[in-house]
Amino acid sequence: MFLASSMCFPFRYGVNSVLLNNRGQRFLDSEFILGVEPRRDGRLVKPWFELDADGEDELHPMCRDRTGKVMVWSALGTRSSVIFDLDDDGDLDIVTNDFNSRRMVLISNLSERVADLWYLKIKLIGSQSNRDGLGAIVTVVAGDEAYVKVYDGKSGYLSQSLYPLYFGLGAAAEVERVDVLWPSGQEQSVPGPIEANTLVEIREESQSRRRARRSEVGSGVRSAPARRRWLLCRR
Ligand SMILES: [Ca+2]
Ligand SMILES: [Ca+2]
Repeated sequence: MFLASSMCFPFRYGVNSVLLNNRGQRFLDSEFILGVEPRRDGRLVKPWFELDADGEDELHPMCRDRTGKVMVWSALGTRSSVIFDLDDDGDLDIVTNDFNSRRMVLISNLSERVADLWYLKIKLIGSQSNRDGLGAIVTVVAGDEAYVKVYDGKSGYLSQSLYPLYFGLGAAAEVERVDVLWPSGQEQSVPGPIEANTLVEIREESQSRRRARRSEVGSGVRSAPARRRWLLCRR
């Protein structure tokens, strides 16, 4: 979790926070360990705007007892952020939107440091629901854990992250099952095993296909290849 903590001018610099979920027990402050803070070259402020103490700005409070041009400085500050795998190497990177300044692109080196980095990316394609399946609730079952995410398409305040959904899998190298509760209300289950470190596209089952599958189940016909048709693509 990345917390953009700046309110900027006239307040002083606020430290951005990175909180790592420690197995669901507590969040760990990690911004300095991961190199998000301090900022590159220790920059905390930047020139913001200039006042003319000898001209139209002479009555401005910041021009009191001053002459000539007065530069007003601002603390650097991050207002919003997105978290996604920017370079498609399996770990999550961060891109910020900063007040009146350049964005920060924070590239994670986790995939280079961890040999067994397991994750699953899931892209939804709605049919009865909206095209991107926004609003779906996705559950990934892997190892002894069930990871649940709401597919809302965004990652935080004033920000819109990138699809697909990203699930970290811990020590599990494969996924047992993916369950999707679509915005249409339809429940769909994709059986595994699904190999980790892949992108899986799941298309919402059509009503006709759903009826046919129920018929197959009712008649005792349910072949593995038919069930795997829901799983359209792995990359
Ligand atoms: Ca990455
Ligand atoms: Ca990386």
